[in-house]
Amino acid sequence: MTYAYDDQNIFAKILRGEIPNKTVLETEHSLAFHDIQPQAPVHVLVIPKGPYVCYDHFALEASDAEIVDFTRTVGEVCKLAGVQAGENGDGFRLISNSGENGVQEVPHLHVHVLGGRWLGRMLQ
Ligand code: DGP
Repeated sequence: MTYAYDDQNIFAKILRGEIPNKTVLETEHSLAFHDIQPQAPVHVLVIPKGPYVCYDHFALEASDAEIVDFTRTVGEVCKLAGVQAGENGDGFRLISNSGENGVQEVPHLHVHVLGGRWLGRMLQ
């Protein structure tokens, strides 16, 4: 399986600085910024800086350093946003829409971090 990455997608333009964003956190391999159409009081998108289309592309082809960086960045965003699960936060939901059935709009891997309100039950 080969993954075709379109470098004209919106998040590629954000990474190149061609479109502004409200950055929450930036690391060597990842960028976290506020979603333009927030669905909850906390709605942050975390993306890898590398050209990965979707979750499986990233998980299978990214370097260990990129994967560790991305995973930690998601965790840091949860903490920074005050939604970390456990004693000091009320919890959150991670969503990564991938491909057509997953209804992915922007073809650059992103994880939605949603929190700050009761999010309801998704899976029955
Ligand atoms: P998805 O359906 O999972 O591919 O979600 C794409 C998300 O990207 C959607 O919640 C809206 C957000 N989005 C689209 N364009 C922009 C943009 O230019 N800036 C920001 N910050 N978010 C965007």
